[in-house]
Amino acid sequence: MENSVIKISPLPREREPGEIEAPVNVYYPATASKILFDKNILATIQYASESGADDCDAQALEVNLPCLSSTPYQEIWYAPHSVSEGRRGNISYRHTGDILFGTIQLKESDFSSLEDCTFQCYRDILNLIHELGYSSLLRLWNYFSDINSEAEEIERYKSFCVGRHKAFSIIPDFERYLTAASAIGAHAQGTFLVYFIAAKNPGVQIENPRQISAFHYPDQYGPRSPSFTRAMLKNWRKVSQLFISGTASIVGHQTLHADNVLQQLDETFKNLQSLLDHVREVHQLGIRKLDEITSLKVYVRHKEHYPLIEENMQKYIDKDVPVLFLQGEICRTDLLLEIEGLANIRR
Ligand code: 3EB
Repeated sequence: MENSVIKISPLPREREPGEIEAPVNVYYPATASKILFDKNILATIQYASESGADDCDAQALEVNLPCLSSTPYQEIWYAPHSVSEGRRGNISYRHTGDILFGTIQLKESDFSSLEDCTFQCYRDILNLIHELGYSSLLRLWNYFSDINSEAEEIERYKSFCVGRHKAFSIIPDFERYLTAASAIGAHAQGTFLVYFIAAKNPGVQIENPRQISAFHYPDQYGPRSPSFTRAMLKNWRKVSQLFISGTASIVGHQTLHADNVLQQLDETFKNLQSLLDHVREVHQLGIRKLDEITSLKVYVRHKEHYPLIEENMQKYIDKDVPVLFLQGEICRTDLLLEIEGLANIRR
């Protein structure tokens, strides 16, 4: 075991561990095999790895999206302090006193429908965070198969949105509690995976001036609107974090440049820049350039587009910014890519 443990050295853009006070993610080569689950790890994420995650640990997640880069990466989430762990029903979690990282993996076949699976999942999350006192969601990730397929005459993404909306709308004035998210079609059939970060004290909801709030999309995109905000800003003592939701080539509520991957890339970066400009101007956050984003994840619908996208990334961001390229299905069939990120900004 000893020799398969990865030495945890410099955290992203942080050379002094004492200053870390927020959850941070790092990408490591997946070939480095198993990560020692020490007291500072919230979760590890393997991407479609053949090696298999450590299935003894509920916080060792496997997200079934092929990693497109020649060196496959895994992701590790670190806590600022040592963690305690727990489990309640289907939800496993690690928490520090300030933050909670929760994971849920469900089998859709245990539910009557994807809508019901989503509803119960979100109802359980909302109950759990409320009971444990981490009542402020900061960020949610959703992965399930066949996101664009139709089942009972409705696209599965839309059924997911209905179930999620049903669970959130139990809360009075629920739009005030929506949070940053991604929802991606993964390839493990029938597996419904959600992981999330919640805190004791609230973050700030951020919308994008170039885009209509997703929770106000017109009903042509589904009977219930998608329950997420464009980003979530969390101010810790010394650091601010901007959790950026999956962002695509959507302006207003419409997809632009259907079938043109490079134009979609350009429009997506315009949306990301507009989000940064907005948080800087409205929330006095010291972030100006896309390069200041700590890490990015690019979901690519067709793997053939990966070389082109990768080659063109440098037009927008510095080579030093860690980017994970994953093949996954985006929730609108005309979207070819989606980009999410996290910016850790020292105040
Ligand atoms: C969009 O802007 C693209 O349903 O949780 C991005 C991020 C998208 C999150 C979600 C959907 C979600 O509408 C799709």
